[in-house]
Amino acid sequence: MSRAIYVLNGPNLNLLGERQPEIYGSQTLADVETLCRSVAEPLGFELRFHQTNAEHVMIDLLQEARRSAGIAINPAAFCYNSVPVLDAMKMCVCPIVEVHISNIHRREAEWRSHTILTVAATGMISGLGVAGYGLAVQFLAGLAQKPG
Ligand code: CA2
Repeated sequence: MSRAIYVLNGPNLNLLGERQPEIYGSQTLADVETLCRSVAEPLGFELRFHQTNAEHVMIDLLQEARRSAGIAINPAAFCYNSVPVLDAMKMCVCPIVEVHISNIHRREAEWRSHTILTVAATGMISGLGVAGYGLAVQFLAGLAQKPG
């Protein structure tokens, strides 16, 4: 069993903290990485944290992570239309948590609730702010530590 947990972030999340703080908060993606490390490393897991604006890079990262201890992915807008990302998630043999900072079910635009990726995830966290990332990493570490 790999001791690596991947945290993958999709398009535009490199700008987290720079706009729409009323929806996404004011913490940056560097803050999110620090949070995830603070959860994973004391539990004995290596944290591999990435952000990409490119669909093909996200697919490469999912393929790299497919046999890891687990993946937390905020796919951002890839969740609305990316069948290639969906297929890459389905090829993963590890648990996957889909994370959204905002509650996608109570956004101004109804279409934001229609993620196509959750079907390939173990579960989904949405609306808990950046704390959702830490909870996802904690959950994945706990699963990986279970015997059998
Ligand atoms: O709530 C989330 O985490 C989202 O996945 C964020 C996505 C959005 O398309 C989803 O509907 C929900 C990406 C939002 C754009 O990225 C931002 C960049 C900087 C500041 C705020 C958002």
